[in-house]
Amino acid sequence: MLSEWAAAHERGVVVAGPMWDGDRWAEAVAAFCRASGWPLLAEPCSQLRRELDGVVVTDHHDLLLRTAWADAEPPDAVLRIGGAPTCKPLRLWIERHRPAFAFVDPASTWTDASFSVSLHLTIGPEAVTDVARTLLSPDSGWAQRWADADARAAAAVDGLLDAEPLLEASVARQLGRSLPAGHALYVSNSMPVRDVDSYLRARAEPLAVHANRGASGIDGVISAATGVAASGTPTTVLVGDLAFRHDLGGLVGAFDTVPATHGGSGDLDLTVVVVDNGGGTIFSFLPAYGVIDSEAFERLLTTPPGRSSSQLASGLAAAMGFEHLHIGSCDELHALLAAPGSNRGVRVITIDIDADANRDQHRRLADAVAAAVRGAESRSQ
Ligand SMILES: Cc1ncc(C[n+]2csc(CCOP(=O)(O)OP(=O)(O)O)c2C)c(N)n1
Ligand SMILES: [Mg+2]
Repeated sequence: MLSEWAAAHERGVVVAGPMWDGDRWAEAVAAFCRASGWPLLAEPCSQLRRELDGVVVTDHHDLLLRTAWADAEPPDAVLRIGGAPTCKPLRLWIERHRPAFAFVDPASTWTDASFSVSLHLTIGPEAVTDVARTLLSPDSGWAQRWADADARAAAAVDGLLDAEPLLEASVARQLGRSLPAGHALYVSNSMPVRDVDSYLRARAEPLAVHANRGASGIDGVISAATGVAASGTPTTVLVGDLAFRHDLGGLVGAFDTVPATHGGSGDLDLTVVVVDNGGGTIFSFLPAYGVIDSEAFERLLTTPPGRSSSQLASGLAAAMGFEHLHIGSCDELHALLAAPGSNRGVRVITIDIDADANRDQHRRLADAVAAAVRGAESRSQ
């Protein structure tokens, strides 16, 4: 059934949402994309934002899908695998254009909050590979236009980030550039998972990227990352300042390390990167920001903590004996993350972020990408 469905659509996209076992799907998804001529819009937590031979894997669809370009290039069809995508502009784009929508959902989760799915399939990767064998790639230029737009977006993002001091978008981009092959990245809910979706690029070397999307909780983040590290994989966790203080007890657990008799390596390799922006800044990206009285907004939504994450981390480091580093540049972050195998144990890296500058930079990044793809849509329509 999927074969006929896919053959009937030229302008499709494959969407990959969060999947712990996304590796299992890589070959099947790549084969399907090559055979259909559809681009792959994969969030990092799907494990599929990686270089795949002959496949257009977008890095910046979160930014592209906010632009007029994306509405001038509407999709006929969406094939989704994995959990509900993190990317809100993607959900809105699908809701606006209502493409045919196949959901490959072998565990029958039926996660489709906006009732977009028109074909539900409980098939696995082998069946998707079989479907790919039946398709003949139409040479529509569709995937190439996505590749071109994504390249323009990347150039716009780099032009801006390379010229400015370290803020949250650069931190997310740098994690993808610096973490060695075979590492794991665990991302907290709130802005970290969104910034990683927007700015961490496909790479050739494997990097496992995990999050507990669930109900978007900001609790238990350090504990969950410790669980990943306890499997023996060197792990870096990107966490906001509120989520960090919600789970300081997790640091104690990490520091106590999991003994080999309980399935752990006996010696964790865990790096906690805290973006310290003075509270819950995600709320200032919502429509209520600028409408509600600013003092009430800060007190009730941002909830700025009384002391900085650096102060907290340095006190705890002295008490517990882990390493604490307070940094302010991409170069410093790279130097700390890139050295493979040199950091067994627990260390906390804190980065001060000016929340106003960060919000303004996010807006300018979106504007820069919109300008970069203006007029790049297909002329044949
Ligand atoms: C357990 C829990 N409590 C409260 C919330 C509501 N909440 C969502 S995002 C957020 C702010 C998180 O702040 P921070 O970790 O500093 O990340 P930032 O928004 O600055 O990126 C809060 C309180 C939640 N999602 N989960
Ligand atoms: Mg914060």
